[in-house]
Amino acid sequence: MDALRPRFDELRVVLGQAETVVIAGHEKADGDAVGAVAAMRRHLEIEGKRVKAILTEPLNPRYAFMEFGRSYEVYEPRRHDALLQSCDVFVMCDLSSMPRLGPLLGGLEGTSATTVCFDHHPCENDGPAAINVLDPRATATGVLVYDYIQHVGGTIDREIAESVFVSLSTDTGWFRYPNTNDKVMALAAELARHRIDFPGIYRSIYQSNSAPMLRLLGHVARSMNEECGGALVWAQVRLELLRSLGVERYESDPILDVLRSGEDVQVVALFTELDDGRVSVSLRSRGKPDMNVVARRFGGGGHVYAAGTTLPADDAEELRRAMVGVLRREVEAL
Ligand SMILES: [Mn+2]
Repeated sequence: MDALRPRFDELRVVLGQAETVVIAGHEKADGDAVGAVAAMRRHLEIEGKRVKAILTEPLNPRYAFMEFGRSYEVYEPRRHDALLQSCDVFVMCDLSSMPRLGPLLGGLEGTSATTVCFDHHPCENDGPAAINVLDPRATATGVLVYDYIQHVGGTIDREIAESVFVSLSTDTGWFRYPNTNDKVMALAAELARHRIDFPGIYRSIYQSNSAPMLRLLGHVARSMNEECGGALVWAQVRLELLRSLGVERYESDPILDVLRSGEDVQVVALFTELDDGRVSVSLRSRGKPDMNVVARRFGGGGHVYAAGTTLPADDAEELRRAMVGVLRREVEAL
């Protein structure tokens, strides 16, 4: 974190002079993106800034318990583009590749805003923004936001603590992934002083599957492919299946959680057919091989433990086979 101090100081000056700030996360904001955006929004609100948090789609109902649910807006070009052009600072959280802003990217083009990026994904260059707060060793982007607020002596209220906790707990898989360590637990304890409702949050995020989603879990578990002595598990979710089961809000995380619970599993790959024929790929490992490296070969990215990509409709089946082949070789080489 010491290496980030110059960035934090730079950012403090820029935000100090700013009147209007817009904050956004990546498309399909996950817990970390939501937590980071929420914490930064609340911090700047306390600091007296005119601040707007924008997501590219409605907040996942799993996070509806957050106060943030009442303060963010869903991006609409006609409603927000003038603001994106005229705001003093634009802060993006949990992404360091501009295309992950999705539709927001168009509204930002040519903006006069100073751009700021908070992220912990591996980034090949110095970052996409004017001020880049990047640390691939950070547990979550929300933790980087928390470190910034602490650095500038900002108030940590309940909303900020809960938001940072959402980032911390979801990016560690509720303190089960290998990135869980003494620092993570110490921070959780620090945040806990702000009356965090752990069981309530756990229930909302992890125990709110719909009945069709539970039936889908059964289907996927039954049709999963095991290779390399069970070390590689992969499965496909067809659009047809989602429709026949009546799954309205599909999420890959609950499925990935089940598949990777197998005792011999090292790598899980889930291929989900999208409405337009493209295939969304989610990859998980226990630390080896590096899922980010595999995802990058297929136009995606992520972390060592979790990464993903989207395969184009035309070559989806061929690329799916190629990807399983790469994973097979990587797992065999372990
Ligand atoms: Mn993250």
